[in-house]
Amino acid sequence: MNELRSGFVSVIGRPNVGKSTLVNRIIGTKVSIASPRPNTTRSQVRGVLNRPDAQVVFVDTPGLHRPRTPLGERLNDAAQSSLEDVDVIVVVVDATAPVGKGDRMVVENALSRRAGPAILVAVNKVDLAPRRDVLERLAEVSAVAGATPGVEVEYFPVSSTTGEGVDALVAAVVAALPPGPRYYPEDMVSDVPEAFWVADLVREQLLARVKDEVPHSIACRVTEWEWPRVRCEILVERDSQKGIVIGRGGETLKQVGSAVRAQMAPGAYLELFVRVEKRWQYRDDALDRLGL
Ligand SMILES: Nc1nc2c(ncn2[C@@H]2O[C@H](COP(=O)(O)OP(=O)(O)OP(=O)(O)O)[C@@H](O)[C@H]2O)c(=O)[nH]1
Ligand SMILES: [Mg+2]
Repeated sequence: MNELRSGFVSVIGRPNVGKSTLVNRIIGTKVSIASPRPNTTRSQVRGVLNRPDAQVVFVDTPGLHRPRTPLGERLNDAAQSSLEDVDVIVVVVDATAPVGKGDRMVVENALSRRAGPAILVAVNKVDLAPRRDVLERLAEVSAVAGATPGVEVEYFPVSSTTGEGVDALVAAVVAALPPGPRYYPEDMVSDVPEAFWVADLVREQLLARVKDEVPHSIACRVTEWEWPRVRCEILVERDSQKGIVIGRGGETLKQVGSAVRAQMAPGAYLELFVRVEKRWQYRDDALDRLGL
């Protein structure tokens, strides 16, 4: 009989390259919210892949970026700390944009780990890029990652949306894991508490509907959970943003509410409230309260 393999895998990369979409695709169910806006993921999210031969804990992380706010610094810290003690690091880059300074820093960061985790690079969104561009990305990123002596890096063109190439990536992840126990119960797919999950679903729906600086100014928090009544507070930083989130005649909030309810257990009664909390993303007390 083959021994069970298990371990932890950090998924890192610049914002918006598709880390959360990739983790959702691998786990086969939505464990982390995704959106076209950068900095969607705000904390580590563990998604557990259970197979007969392996248990793999994928850690989705906030996109690494140059922080402009205390919130940004905390997002980077959350991503950075995921790299401690992992067996594998999956670095995600975007096939549709040249490998830039931000990507280079992520790759170098992964390579600098002393414990020597296996490093796999996923060139994501290949469904959006001509083959020539994908090859260019592979060349660019291997020029960065391949330059370190003694470290072997593998490369995988993937599409998190269509699933292309993802099986090969997962096979390489499992092959890189040591023999070990299951760390989580076999029926567990995520470590996110339900109230956090609902707050994230609300934010995900809002991010799909607002733009410019508003996405960064939104934070959601469930303040009451008396099933089936769930109350979720939406924080914004300015009065003008409150209007945007509510929408004309309350339309935006109504759409958000029904899209989130559709993803909750049947019978949920979701109440959404919008509150202005000035400059919350710059204030440590507010960030602490939000659990960020
Ligand atoms: N066409 C296509 N779109 C993708 C793919 N992967 C992700 N996306 C889209 O890219 C956007 C960003 O995806 P996310 O998964 O939220 O990206 P992320 O890296 O987790 O972003 P942050 O959490 O902000 O760091 C979303 O609109 C996704 O639908 C892909 O393989 N193909
Ligand atoms: Mg994400």
